[in-house]
Amino acid sequence: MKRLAVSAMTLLTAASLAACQSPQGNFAPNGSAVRAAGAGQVHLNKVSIRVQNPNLPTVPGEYVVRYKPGAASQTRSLARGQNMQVAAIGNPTLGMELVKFDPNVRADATLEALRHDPNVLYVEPNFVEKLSPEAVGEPVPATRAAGPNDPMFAQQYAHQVSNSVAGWQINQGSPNVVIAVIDTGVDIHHPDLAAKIVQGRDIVDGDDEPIDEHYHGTHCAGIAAASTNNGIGVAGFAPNVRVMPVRVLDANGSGTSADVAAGIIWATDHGAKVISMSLGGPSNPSVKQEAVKYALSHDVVVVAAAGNNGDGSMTFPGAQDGVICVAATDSKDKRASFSQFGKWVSVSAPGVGILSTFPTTNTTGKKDYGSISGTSMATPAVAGVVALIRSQFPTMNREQVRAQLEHSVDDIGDPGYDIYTGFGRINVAKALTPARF
Ligand SMILES: [Ca+2]
Ligand SMILES: [Ca+2]
Repeated sequence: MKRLAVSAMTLLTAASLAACQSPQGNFAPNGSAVRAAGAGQVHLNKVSIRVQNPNLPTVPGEYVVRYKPGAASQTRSLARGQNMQVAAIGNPTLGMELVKFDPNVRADATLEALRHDPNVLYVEPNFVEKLSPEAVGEPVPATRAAGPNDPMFAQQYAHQVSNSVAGWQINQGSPNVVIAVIDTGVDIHHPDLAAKIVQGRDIVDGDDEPIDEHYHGTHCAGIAAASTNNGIGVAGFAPNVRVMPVRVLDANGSGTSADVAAGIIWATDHGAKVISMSLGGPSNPSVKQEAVKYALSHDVVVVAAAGNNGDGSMTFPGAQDGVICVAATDSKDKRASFSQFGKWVSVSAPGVGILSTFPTTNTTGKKDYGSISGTSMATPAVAGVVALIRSQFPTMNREQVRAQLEHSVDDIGDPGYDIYTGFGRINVAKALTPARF
């Protein structure tokens, strides 16, 4: 779906939305329960719209509507006024729809009708989703190069720290295990990735070519599963698993909650066993939560970044229940200063100065290969290890996989579980050995 052009009228709608925000931000008319701390209500004229955090940016003129299970399609089509476009978010059977209003027509009456439709569970704004701001890199020492023949392997300290080579003696991954990289797309022609790609989806443009117009998704894909021991470039954590590129963020690294949700659902419906999401933010709208629950209920392991603000704030979906939330460490096993922390952190992985693939077509300097830092880089490392666990122990369900991961890490930082590095830093060899717990 191409984004609608922002007109003066939609800007007006956004302005009136902002002007009508509740100063208290935490009350529940119509008997509906407030779901979480910080949840609030935005009032657009008389229409109440559920909002997790009323101060976060939303897409003007766009709303997510969720229908009750079994709501008749006829009912839905009746609700579709002539002044809006409607598209299912992900799998239509979930009853989640994105509505976009014609900027020349006032939306208040339609929104109010939807809000009061007995078949509607909720109406919420479509939030803006972004990559975490890129963290400042730190110099990384070159390391020993005992391992695969990829010429840049010596610079990939993450594999030395994480005991990858010993792990690859046990299992290099199954091509039947697919990691969905839900991000800015992937350069599917990159010589260190092309052999690893399965059919993906471009949610942003609504087509089957999730081309990376940024660089972030290509970098994450290479960390998880670049072609390894192929004599070129870098090694990935899971040498033989495959990558499903799902594009939900545009050339600026920006997208919407509805598109992130659609990407999660699409990946689940198309065979991903692991989802890697190096994205997120403080907004936690229902549409994103429901999509993650859908993936979890289909036995998909969901891995997401803790975020790069360096504080104790929550990033979603990373902090959502059931998601493996990843913190970042450096070459000396210290927590990266930018890595967000909290009791929702599961494990940690190297995320400072991480060398991986960049799009071959990039003209901004981030081309072919290079190093960047962030919990974004730690996340696909963990996703790669999870994919190896799923290859080695194919009968484990997602909760058993998570337990195997969390009990096979090396404890770092304060002894035992700590909110900065979780249970510890990944260890590939231990992850592929039955853990005692
Ligand atoms: Ca390679
Ligand atoms: Ca610890």
